[in-house]
Amino acid sequence: MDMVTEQFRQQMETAAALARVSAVRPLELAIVLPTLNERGNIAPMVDRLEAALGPSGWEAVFVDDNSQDGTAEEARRISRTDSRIRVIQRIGRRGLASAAIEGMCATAAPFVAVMDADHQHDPALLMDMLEAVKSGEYDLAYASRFAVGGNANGLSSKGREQGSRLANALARKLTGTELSDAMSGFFLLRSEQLRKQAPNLSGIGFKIMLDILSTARPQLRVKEFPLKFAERLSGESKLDHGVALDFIAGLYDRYLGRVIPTRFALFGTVGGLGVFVHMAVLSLLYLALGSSFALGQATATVVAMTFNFWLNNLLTYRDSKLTGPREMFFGWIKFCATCAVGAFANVAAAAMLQGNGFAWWIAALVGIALASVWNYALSSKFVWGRFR
Ligand SMILES: Nc1nc2c(ncn2[C@@H]2O[C@H](COP(=O)(O)OP(=O)(O)O)[C@@H](O)[C@H]2O)c(=O)[nH]1
Ligand SMILES: [Mg+2]
Repeated sequence: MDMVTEQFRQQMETAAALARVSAVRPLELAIVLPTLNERGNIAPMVDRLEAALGPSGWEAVFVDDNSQDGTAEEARRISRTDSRIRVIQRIGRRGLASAAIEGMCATAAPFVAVMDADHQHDPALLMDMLEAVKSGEYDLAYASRFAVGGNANGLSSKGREQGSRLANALARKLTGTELSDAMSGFFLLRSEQLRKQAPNLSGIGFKIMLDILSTARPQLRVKEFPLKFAERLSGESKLDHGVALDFIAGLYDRYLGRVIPTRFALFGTVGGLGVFVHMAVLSLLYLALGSSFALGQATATVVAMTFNFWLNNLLTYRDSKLTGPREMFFGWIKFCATCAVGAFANVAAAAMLQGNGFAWWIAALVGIALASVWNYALSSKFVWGRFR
């Protein structure tokens, strides 16, 4: 072999070795991170993901609900020089569960994880979680604050910890699986499994992992990993922690949601409570305090509408809740305006039916049904929705 050939052979070998070292692994895992005002947490999170997962084989999908602090822009800034980072920016949409589902459906990676962007979840667990599912021994791996070796120190209150324990007991019934932390938001599964189930997931209220576990047929085999739940790095918590409410809404949605949509049912229930408030205020003013009927009725109407607005904001639309005095004030005005039109339609339709010989109570019920649908449809758009 002459010198030149030998030199060439050596060069080729070096190049091949280099290629092996820096080999770009194919995309295996997507980490979906729902965000709402997490700007300061994005860059440090990318660093931690890289430290945990190495230079390639993964991507991070930030699903941002149009945060006002520029979270999506921060993720895009990083993405310009780092193609592992992706952004989905949703406009006029809110909600952790639906953000997670959309993120999980938006990747080509065969495995997908969901995790909080606020650093309360430790990315160092991801590799072991991935191995557990990849091995075929388990279908879903998740991080538990209450597994042996984990802790919940980052949970801000005793009440939340108790709430979580109660939820676990209920979840056991729902999923048939023993879970030490049913409300965990940090889990990993095959993305094909997720896509198969996606059409049956509710995407409202219900914690997403629990939703996945309770709708999977056959049941998923679950592996727990102890999580040391940390304090959030920067920013503040957005979720209120009506764990019980999440459950009730979730259960309703599972069993009756197809008959009467969950949100409409909540809206209707709130409306029903509003009638009691109305009657209570009216009796107080008219019967007890001797005001005129018109004044009593007018006051009761305003109080009931305000009560309904407040409770709908808290319950029916808790995933897109209005906050702050300004938002609340304009929301309230729009809600009252919507209801006023609804009430007018109610009275007009009922009077027409009654005038045409329908029984008074049928006419009244039709009027009420008409106004409920109107109020719901319009307020969900104008007060809490797309056009707010
Ligand atoms: N896309 C999206 N992300 C959300 C929403 N609500 C919360 N998040 C994100 O979900 C994660 C958990 O929320 P967080 O407020 O920390 O809840 P906590 O840990 O239970 O206090 C964080 O990364 C939030 O930015 C939402 O409505 N939409
Ligand atoms: Mg958090």
